[in-house]
Amino acid sequence: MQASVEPTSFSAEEYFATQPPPSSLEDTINSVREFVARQAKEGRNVVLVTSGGTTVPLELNVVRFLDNFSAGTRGATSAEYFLKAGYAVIFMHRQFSLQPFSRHYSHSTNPFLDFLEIEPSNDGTTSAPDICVTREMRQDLLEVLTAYKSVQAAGTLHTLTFVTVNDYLWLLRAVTKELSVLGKRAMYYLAAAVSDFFLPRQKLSEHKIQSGKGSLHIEMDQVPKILKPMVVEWTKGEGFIVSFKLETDEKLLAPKARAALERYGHQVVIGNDLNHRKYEVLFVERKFPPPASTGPAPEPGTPEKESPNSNSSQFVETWLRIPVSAATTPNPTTHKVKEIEEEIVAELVKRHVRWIEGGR
Ligand code: PAZ
Repeated sequence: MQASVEPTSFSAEEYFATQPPPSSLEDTINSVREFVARQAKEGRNVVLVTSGGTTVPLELNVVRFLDNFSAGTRGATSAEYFLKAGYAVIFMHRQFSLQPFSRHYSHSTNPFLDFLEIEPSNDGTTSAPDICVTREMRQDLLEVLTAYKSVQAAGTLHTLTFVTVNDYLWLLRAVTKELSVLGKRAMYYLAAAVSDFFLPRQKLSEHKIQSGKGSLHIEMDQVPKILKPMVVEWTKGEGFIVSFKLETDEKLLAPKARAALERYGHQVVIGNDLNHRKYEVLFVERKFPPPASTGPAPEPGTPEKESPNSNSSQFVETWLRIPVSAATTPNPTTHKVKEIEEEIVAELVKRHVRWIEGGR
């Protein structure tokens, strides 16, 4: 590490001017452009779903990296419900995190090999045995497979991957700009867990950091807050933008969500507490029409604490809850647990329709 370089607070503009884009960006943009054009022609609304955690490499030849918590459950599950609601989905996810449809058979929680059995051929020949799905799993798999095949046939799911926070930021900007041609018909659902800190390329050690010198001190720079440029510049104020706020202290959810809305001017913040996120989330939105601003916008890099201007009467806060038992114990008839993402997506679709029709 180069200890002499001071920590910096990057604006989004400075970030993109100094940090290198991923090498595949050009091809990715072309594929997204084609996908968006086709969906526009076929009259579908499109949602960008971001999902999974970002890494922050500590070395250029990466041996070690810092990671962000997220299995990608929220994003992958929500993507399925958006598809079911008729949206086309750009699913931008951390490599190897959960994906729509295949998430039902994750290797760790529901290994698919356990649902298969070998049936020796009984026609007296030596032909290869058949592989079948066990009787108990057939209905479940049939439903998932049918939905998956129909999405494939309709061409309504486009998948992109990121690993590092740098990949994520470059991709997010590029995809958002492409999608912004749809104006209000585009939704941005930012469920990925994105690192707040990173090591700029200029401060990265080229080789593996050696351990001979005792303890390791790393000073990271703040990742630029990209929601403001996303609202104002990349989508020109037209996109319907939903961000997530993860906290471990539930009391912080509402004030932090209000501060984010006030600061960035997007449409919805969904607050979720780490331990309760599968059965309750807090929707925070501004009241309509929004009250006039009572003070100057904070400087870039100011921490997202509750703003002195933020007054809870300017916001609508709605808890969305499903029973814990329904979220954790499969229904005896359907063999499925209730997924809160079904409710989240249904609520957002209603709001998006209002947004398209010219309401808030
Ligand atoms: O992927 P997952 O289901 O394990 O977790 C989802 C989540 C908690 C990362 C997501 O709902 C979220 O809050 N994303 C934003 C995190 C943040 O940067 O505050």
